[in-house]
Amino acid sequence: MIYNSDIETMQLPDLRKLQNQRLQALLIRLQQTVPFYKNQWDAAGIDIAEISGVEDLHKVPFTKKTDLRDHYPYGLFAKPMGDIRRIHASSGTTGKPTVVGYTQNDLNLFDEVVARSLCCAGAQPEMTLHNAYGYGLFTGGLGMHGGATKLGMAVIPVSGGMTERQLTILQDFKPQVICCTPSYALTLGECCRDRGIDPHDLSVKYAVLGAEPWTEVVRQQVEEHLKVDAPNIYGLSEIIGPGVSQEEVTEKGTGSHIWEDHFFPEVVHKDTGEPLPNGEEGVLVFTTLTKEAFPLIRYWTNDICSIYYDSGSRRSHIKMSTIKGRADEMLIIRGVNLFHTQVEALFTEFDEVSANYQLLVDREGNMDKVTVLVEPQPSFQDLNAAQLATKLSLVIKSTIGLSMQVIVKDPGTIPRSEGGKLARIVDRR
Ligand code: DLL
Repeated sequence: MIYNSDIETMQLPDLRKLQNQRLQALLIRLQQTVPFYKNQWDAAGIDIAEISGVEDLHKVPFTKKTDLRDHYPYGLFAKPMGDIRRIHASSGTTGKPTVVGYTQNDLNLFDEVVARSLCCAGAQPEMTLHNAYGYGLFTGGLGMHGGATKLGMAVIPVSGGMTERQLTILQDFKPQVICCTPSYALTLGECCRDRGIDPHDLSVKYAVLGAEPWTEVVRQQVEEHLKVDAPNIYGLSEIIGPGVSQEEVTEKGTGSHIWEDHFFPEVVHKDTGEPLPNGEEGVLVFTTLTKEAFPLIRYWTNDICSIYYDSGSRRSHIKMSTIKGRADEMLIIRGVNLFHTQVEALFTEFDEVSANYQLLVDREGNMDKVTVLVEPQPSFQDLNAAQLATKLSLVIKSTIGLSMQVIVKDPGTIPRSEGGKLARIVDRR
C-alpha cells in the first residue's frame, strides 16, 4: 500500500517545482527569524534572491553539528517557544546533546512521514505495532508511535529493553509489525531460539529496523530467526527522527526512498564538500523544506552513502544506499579507512559465523591494530575455531587490505543490544 500516492509517485518535474517553492519560502523565513543563517549568508556574500531552486543550494554554506552545539539549546529555533509542542534530544558521545523542537505542524509532518514509511515497510491500518524503540528524548519511540497511530495501527509502546517481557508480549499480544534497532532484533531472535519459541508461532510479519548501520548479514539472521521481512528505516533527530527514508519491503536491497518533498538530499565529498553526482558515495546532506520550529539548511549528517533514482521502483522519490557508517566514526588504521560494516558484510560468505561481533582497536607502539571478535552460530557444534579465524582473517586482508587478528569466541560472550543502539567498535587507544 502507498500511503500518500499523489506525493510518493509524483513525477520528478512536479516534485522539483514543489521543492523549489518550498525552499524559497524557507530561505526568506529563516533570514528573518534565525540570526545564525542571516549572519552566515551575509558573511558568505549570499543573496537568497539568487537561490531560485534546489539546484542552486550548493552555493549556500553547510550547517554542521558544531553550529547546533554553539547555539545550544534553542538558538536555531525559527519559532518562539510558545509555538513549540515537543522537544527531543540526541545524546552526543561528547559534550551537550543536540536539541530539536517541533511545532504542531512539525509533529503532523513527523506522523505523515512515519506513516508513509510504515506502509512502505509492509504495515497496514488495523495491524498492531510492537514498538521497541526507546521512548523519551530519543526520537525513535514517540516518532514511530505517532506515525503508526496516524496510519490507523494499534501501538504497543513497549520501548527498549526488558527482553523477557518483550517475548511475552510478542507471543500474547500478536503484533504483525515490530520496530527496533537491528541489533536488538538480533537479540530478540536469539532469545526466541534459546527459549524454544518457534518463530512460526509468532504473528510478526514485518520488522522495521534502523537507527544504526547494518548490512545484509544482520538482515538475513533477523529474518531467519524471527521469520519476518526486515526493511530498513533511516532518520536522524536533527532532520525529524525516524522516517526520513524507508526501504520498500518488496524492493529490499535496492535502497531506501527519501521523502524528498520534505527532506531535500545531496551527497557531497567528505573532504571538499563538493556536490557529487548521483550514485557516488559521500556525505549525506539534508535541507528540511517544510519544518517550522527547527529547519536546517544543508545539514551535514556525517552519514556515508550514495543517492540515486530507481526507475524500476513503485515510488518516484530518490533512494539512498545503506549507510556505510559515519564519517566521524570512520577508523583510519595504518592509512586504510575502515567502517565496521565492511567487516560485517564479509560474514555473508560464512554460514557458520553469527552477526554478533565486535571490533577492538588498540595501539601497540606507533601501530594501530584491530582485533575482530566473532561468535559461531550455535548450530555449528564441531567447528574448528582456529581454521575459521584464519579463513576470516584472510578474507579481511584480501578484501579490506588490512591484517586483523580474528578471535572466535564462545556463543553468547560478545555484548548484545539490550534494547537500543549497539556499539560495535571498542576503541581502546
Ligand atoms: O536514530 C532516528 C531513528 C530512530 C532512525 C528509529 C530510525 C529508526 P539519532 O539518534 O539522532 O536518530 O541518530 C541518527 O543514526 O545520523 C545515522 O548515523 C544513524 N542511523 C539512523 N538510522 C539508520 C539506518 C535516530 N537505518 C543517526 N542505517 C544517523 C544506518 C542509521 N544508520
